[in-house]
Amino acid sequence: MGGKTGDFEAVRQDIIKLLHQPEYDDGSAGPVLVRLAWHSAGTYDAETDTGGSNGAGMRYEAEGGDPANADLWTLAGVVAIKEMGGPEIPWLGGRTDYVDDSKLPPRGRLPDGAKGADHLRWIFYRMGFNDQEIVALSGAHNLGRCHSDRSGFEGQWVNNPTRFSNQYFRLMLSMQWKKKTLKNGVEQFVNYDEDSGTELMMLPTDIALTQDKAFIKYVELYARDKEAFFAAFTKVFAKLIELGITRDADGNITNSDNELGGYHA
Ligand code: DDH
Repeated sequence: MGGKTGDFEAVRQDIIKLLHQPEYDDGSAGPVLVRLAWHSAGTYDAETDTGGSNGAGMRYEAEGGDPANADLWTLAGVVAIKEMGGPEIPWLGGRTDYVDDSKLPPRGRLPDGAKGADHLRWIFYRMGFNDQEIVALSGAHNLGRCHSDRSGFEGQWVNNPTRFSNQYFRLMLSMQWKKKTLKNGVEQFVNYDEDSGTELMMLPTDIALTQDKAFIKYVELYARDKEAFFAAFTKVFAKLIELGITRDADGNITNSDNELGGYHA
């Protein structure tokens, strides 16, 4: 069986049913599923060809901890983005849940929100992304929130964090962001929004996008042109979830660690 989307229609429907969670955060499991897809893929290192979503390495203590499935994590991400009003992102299956544990990525390959533009480039160039792609990917922070018990940061980037849009870029430019030190000593940027009565936040890495000549061009573009952002995000998220994967013309993965190769149910 190849990596074709049609095989997974029933799984898509099951994911959609799971998204609505009235008791959880803003009523949707969507944002955290998008983050799961990103973390499963964002460990990729182009130079050593290690990490990435294939192999579901995040199940292992060395990389993460969640017992789940490599395809499911990335599929849940793209289904959640679409259900929250975002673009339809091309997705192919066929990742295996087998990885040679000597090839698990070391810790510390994901970005640290307390840092700046140099750190963003160091992390994302390693995966093979350029400046434009770094900005487009960061637009995922239209979704969800920070939890002080998880990352130390607290709050949400936009007023409606379960609706995919370019609001994150618009607010980044239109508001006055002030540095705030939280009770736990963590520094982030905040702005009190009078319309909604909520305090919105930005990570230092988000604000870094406005302080760098190359990055800010794309922040401005995506703030004024939602279609341009959706098109760029579609392309870059599709690239993210294919990092480290090579396929033949039928969509079968050809560089699987599993000697059986490709998808096996
Ligand atoms: Fe992110 N992210 N992310 N992020 N992210 C957090 C939450 C979410 C960084 C740090 C954090 C991407 C890039 C970066 C999502 C998607 C994506 C939190 C808060 C931190 C911290 C976690 C918590 O406390 O619960 C940093 C730094 C970067 C960067 O350097 C660019 C990317 C590329 C994506 C993506 O999906 C393409 C999403 C969604 C969330 C909200 C999760 C939730 O529970 O809600």
